[in-house]
Amino acid sequence: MERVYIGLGSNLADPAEQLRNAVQALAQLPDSELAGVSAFYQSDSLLPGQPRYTNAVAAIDSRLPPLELLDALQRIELDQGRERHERWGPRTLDLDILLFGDRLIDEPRLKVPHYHMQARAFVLYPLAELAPADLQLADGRSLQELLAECPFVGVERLAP
Ligand code: PH2
Ligand code: MG
Ligand code: MG
Repeated sequence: MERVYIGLGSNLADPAEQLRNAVQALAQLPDSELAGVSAFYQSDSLLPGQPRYTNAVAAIDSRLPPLELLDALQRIELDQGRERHERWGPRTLDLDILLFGDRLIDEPRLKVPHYHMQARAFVLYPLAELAPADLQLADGRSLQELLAECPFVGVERLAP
């Protein structure tokens, strides 16, 4: 089993409900066990002019190969009405593989660690609820270091 951290995001069609439904779907993944879910966080979209996002992080322990897990996550996105128009467009559900054990993955369809996660408060703070403080990212930097450089600004932690 490998520990996989998944970023959840939604900014359409009742985002908190989308995230709750996604957690249910993650709990049903084959060859995998749901190990934890963070609180939900709200923040403005990185692209202006879009509705605010609700984000969370889930941890699963999985035996699925990375690309099979990616297929399963994309199936869940589609099941919850995801339509892909422009890059970074508003979405009912976005499921991103943030970390997959300590693997570095560089495939056309999948880059792990997830790009830019090192500097995004809406990823790092929920991740910190689940991950050990000394978690190392691929470049050898610890989650603690990254949090120290990423102020908790513009992000609102929602009551569970
Ligand atoms: N995801 C994006 C673009 N902008 N902004 C926030 N606050 N949260 C997101 O998850 C997010 C975003 C593309 O994946
Ligand atoms: Mg994303
Ligand atoms: Mg995505």
